[in-house]
Amino acid sequence: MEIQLWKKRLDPYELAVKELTVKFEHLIQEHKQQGLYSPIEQVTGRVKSVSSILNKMKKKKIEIDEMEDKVEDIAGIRIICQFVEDIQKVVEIIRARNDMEVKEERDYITNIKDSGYRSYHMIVYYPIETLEGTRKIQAEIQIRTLGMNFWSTIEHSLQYKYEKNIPDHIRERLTKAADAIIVLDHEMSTVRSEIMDAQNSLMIQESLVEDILNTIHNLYYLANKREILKIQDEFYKIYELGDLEQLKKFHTELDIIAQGYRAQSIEHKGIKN
Ligand code: 0O2
Repeated sequence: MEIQLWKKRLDPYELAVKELTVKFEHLIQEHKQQGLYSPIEQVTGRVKSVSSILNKMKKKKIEIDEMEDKVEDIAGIRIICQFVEDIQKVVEIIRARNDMEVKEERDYITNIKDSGYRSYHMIVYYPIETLEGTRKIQAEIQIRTLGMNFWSTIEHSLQYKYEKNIPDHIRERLTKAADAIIVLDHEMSTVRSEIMDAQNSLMIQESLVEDILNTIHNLYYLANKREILKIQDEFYKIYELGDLEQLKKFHTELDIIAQGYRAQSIEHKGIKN
């Protein structure tokens, strides 16, 4: 196939990868905005390189006109989770979506590959809009933990380096590392609720601080300078303490003060008019 034709052929996959990445990133945002723990930690996407597509076609004896049907991972999305439990949540979210249709699922977490590879794969049909109309594109979504991703990235590079013939002594090390990652994922799961609580508190703290700073900023136009400085000092003292409850109390009190100033300002404007 001519280079120009390859580009044209892969263009819809570029669009699918971009759209899917944005949609999964938006899911993370939505969780954060609602103060909820996001089962998705990171999302990345890529279109398979031409040489990688050709290698797969050669290995699987796929003809050029069968490529779009049989090479299912031309569009690839990788979803990284913090905990193994999050993977199932993400799978359920994908199954329930109306903008993609699940073609196949491959659970390499229950059925670990001989190499030691663990990940949950979902092949989906995803519709994109082009000048020629709607097209259903296949995309492979790989869902895995940070630990699983670490292992598979290293192993993938070694496969590339040794052209898929990784020497036995390195293979042995990789098997040991894969086992260690199973233990690590398990250990992390046992402290999942503690970690989630800590991350939740951090999120609440960040949002409170942002709110407080916005309110103080708005007060600059309404209150006198001495009062603002007093409020600022008070905020720094409470922030230093690192006590979320005190920060919440200060946030509420500051809101009441700001409301008072706002009411005064409206009254003042009313009298002037
Ligand atoms: P790339 O460079 O990641 O795009 P097969 O070749 O039969 O194993 P198949 O039938 O397409 O692959 O489906 P499968 O097994 O679900 O694998 C698809 C993708 O999963 C692979 O894409 C890898 O990204 C990943 N994968 C599967 N097995 C392994 C493994 O043992 N180690 C690592 N590191 N990744 C794996 P590609 O086409 O191999 O390559």
